Amino acid sequence: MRGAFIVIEGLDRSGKSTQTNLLHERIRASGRQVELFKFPDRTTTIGQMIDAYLRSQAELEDHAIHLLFSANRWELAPRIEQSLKDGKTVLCDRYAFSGASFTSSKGLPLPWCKSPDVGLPAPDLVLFLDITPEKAAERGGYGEERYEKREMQERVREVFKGFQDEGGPWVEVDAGRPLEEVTEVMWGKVGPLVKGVEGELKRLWVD
Ligand code: Z5A
Ligand code: MG
Repeated sequence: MRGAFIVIEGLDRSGKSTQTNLLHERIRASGRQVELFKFPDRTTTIGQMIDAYLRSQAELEDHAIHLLFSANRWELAPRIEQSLKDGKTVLCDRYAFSGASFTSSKGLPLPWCKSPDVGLPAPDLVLFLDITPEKAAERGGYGEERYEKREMQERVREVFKGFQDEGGPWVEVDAGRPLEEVTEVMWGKVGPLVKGVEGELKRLWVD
């Protein structure tokens, strides 16, 4: 048995970080081991470049910033794999699906956007927190960061929805509902996996 790799994806304000933190606490409280990752991880050298870009303190060419987001995942992939081997559940707040969705929404071809992430650890479960841009805006309006604009979020939502058709372990969750209801739906999917899963870890977007 190895740990399960669980990715939480979704639009801005859909509640990813709130729900991921709640899941983390709940798994810990049950006495199981769990590790939390978040992308972008702004603490690394690469992550600091991404942070400056998102806060519009640095300009980067579209392909270049995309590759940095991917490099940020690759630099942490060995830690993810080790945790899974050690039998820990890994929760991940955003992953490569965000990478491909956001950059392709700027107009770059989707196959190109996916290519640098090919071969990363593949999740055993993706919980996609779906929310309409209207509902998301009610949660405090869009912020100051790059991409936090209505048209961009609408395009990103469409690309995200396309991943559902790839036949992976993709579960859509209506994140427009009250917090506790969303938590319970998510726990219904996550709870059975925290004991660990059988089988080798798969690789992302490898046939
Ligand atoms: N990006 C990229 O381009 N390429 C990549 O490869 C990756 C990311 C990985 C920063 O991401 C940007 O990077 C992001 C994608 C791009 N751009 N955008 N948009 P980030 O993850 O660092 O930041 P963030 O995710 O923008 O969004 P967020 O604001 O952190 O959203 P969230 O985590 O989904 O939401 P939250 O913080 O949990 O909740 C937001 C608020 O809603 C908060 O006040 C909660 O209390 C409230 N909330 C949560 N759930 C509910 C419910 N159910 N009802 C009512 N209120 C709620
Ligand atoms: Mg967040």
